[in-house]
Amino acid sequence: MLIAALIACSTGCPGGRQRALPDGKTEEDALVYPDSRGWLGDAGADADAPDARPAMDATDAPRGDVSPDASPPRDGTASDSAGDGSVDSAPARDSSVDAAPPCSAVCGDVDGDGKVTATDVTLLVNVLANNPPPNACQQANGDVDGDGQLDDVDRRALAAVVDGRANTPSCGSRCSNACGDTNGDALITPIDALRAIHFSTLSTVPTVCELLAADIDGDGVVSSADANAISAAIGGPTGPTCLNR
Ligand SMILES: [Ca+2]
Ligand SMILES: [Ca+2]
Ligand SMILES: [Ca+2]
Ligand SMILES: [Ca+2]
Repeated sequence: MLIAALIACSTGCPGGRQRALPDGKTEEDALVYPDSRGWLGDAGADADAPDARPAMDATDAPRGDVSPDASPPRDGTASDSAGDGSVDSAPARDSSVDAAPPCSAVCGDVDGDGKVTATDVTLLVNVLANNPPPNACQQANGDVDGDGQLDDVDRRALAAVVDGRANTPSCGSRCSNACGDTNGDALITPIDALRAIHFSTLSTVPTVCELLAADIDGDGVVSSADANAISAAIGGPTGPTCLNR
């Protein structure tokens, strides 16, 4: 009888309708259990008409769905969103997380510890030798004369600051004092020579720019020899020439 029913239903079930079968059900199951109340159950008066299939929720994954997940895994494991077997590239890093810390606000603080000490001079000497090459903060805070270059003039000026022979500089503004013009009035007068003497005795502590203008022989120290060189240039067609600058 079962075989006969299978043969009969292979060409059309009663009522002329070909029934669809739910998962796990064979056509034989449907014949053996005709009153099953699965989605084929007939809740209405028409015993032949199957009830409408329950609407699929938008969140339901269709059976046999092998599509890749839309979102990457949360556990840090590799994902393959394209489903092509290749692992997705790493997501872009949040640059704000990796942002470098700000530079020290202290001009001359080459090592970034917030102070200007002999260690900064030592580090500046090293970075001038490219060992290691200066980073952006070292470049900015080491350029104490503000000329945009990191060189031995900065090293001499920074050493003077550490030794108390010059005041703490303000990076970012270029020194405007011409050589010998220790008071910055664009003239070479006896006042400039006198100030150089004061610098040499530390009765007046110069700025970095004033020190560099007074250090005619370029040895990093303002001495009476520098004051004399300034005096010699007073009234001349040109000012003195600062060495090593
Ligand atoms: Ca420092
Ligand atoms: Ca410089
Ligand atoms: Ca002057
Ligand atoms: Ca000098």
